[in-house]
Amino acid sequence: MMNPRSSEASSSTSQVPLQLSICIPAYREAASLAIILPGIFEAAAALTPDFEVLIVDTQEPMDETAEVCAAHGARHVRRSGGNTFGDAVRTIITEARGCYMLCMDADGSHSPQYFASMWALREQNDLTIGSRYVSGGHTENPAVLVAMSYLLNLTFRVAFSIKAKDVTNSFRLYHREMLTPLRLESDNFDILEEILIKASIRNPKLRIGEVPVTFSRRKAGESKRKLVQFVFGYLKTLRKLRSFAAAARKENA
Ligand SMILES: Nc1nc2c(ncn2[C@@H]2O[C@H](COP(=O)(O)OP(=O)(O)OP(=O)(O)O)[C@@H](O)[C@H]2O)c(=O)[nH]1
Ligand SMILES: [Mg+2]
Repeated sequence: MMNPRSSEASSSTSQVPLQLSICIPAYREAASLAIILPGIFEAAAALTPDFEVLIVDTQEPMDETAEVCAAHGARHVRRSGGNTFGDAVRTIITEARGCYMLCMDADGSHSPQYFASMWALREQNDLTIGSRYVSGGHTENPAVLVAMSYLLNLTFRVAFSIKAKDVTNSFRLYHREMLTPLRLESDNFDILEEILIKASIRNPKLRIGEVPVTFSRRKAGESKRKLVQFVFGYLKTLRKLRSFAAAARKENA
């Protein structure tokens, strides 16, 4: 039996493939999506006519996200397996029809103005990150959050030898084939690091590129970030990812 958490378990290969999926996990983000979707459609259409905008919403309706998606022509899917950010990412991997998957936040922190520079690198990289920490990158978050994020990035980068400066930003353009073989287990935002760790172990020659982006403050809606929980969960996450990495290396040997 396949691991229920493997994205291979219910691959959507039977669906007609597209060139590009814009993939957005959303948790009570109707107000923000109503603002950002027009710009996302416009920027995606400038890359290719062959695209979809996929919104992966909560398991049960928590706001008007489904209605906002219908009004703007976005594809609306509910997450399966659970209601966490990790479940949303796993659902995206099984549902997206694009050969390329451009993933971004639902709150306006990631601007579609960067689609073009990420898209331009699609053939030379397996994965291109919209990066706050390469030259020209920037973040509008308060200084304390910037410092924490920088430290977190440094730790993950060194602990797992990941060849990227910004390993925690979810603004990424993936080749679909890079993601589908991965068995992803994390429930929280650490699934973003898990992807990089497992993909790098699976393919030591993984080509990761970064383009500078400015990370903006959210455009609407309320923050769901739990800072204290995040800080205390940090060491636990590090330990967990280390054990995932060890298991992945064994599997790959
Ligand atoms: N917290 C949380 N966010 C989710 C979930 N599923 C999708 N998301 C989206 O993940 C994106 C990134 O979340 P963050 O930016 O870290 O958290 P946030 O609540 O937006 O916090 P601020 O940006 O500080 O307002 C947001 O666009 C959320 O809507 C979930 O289950 N929990
Ligand atoms: Mg945010």
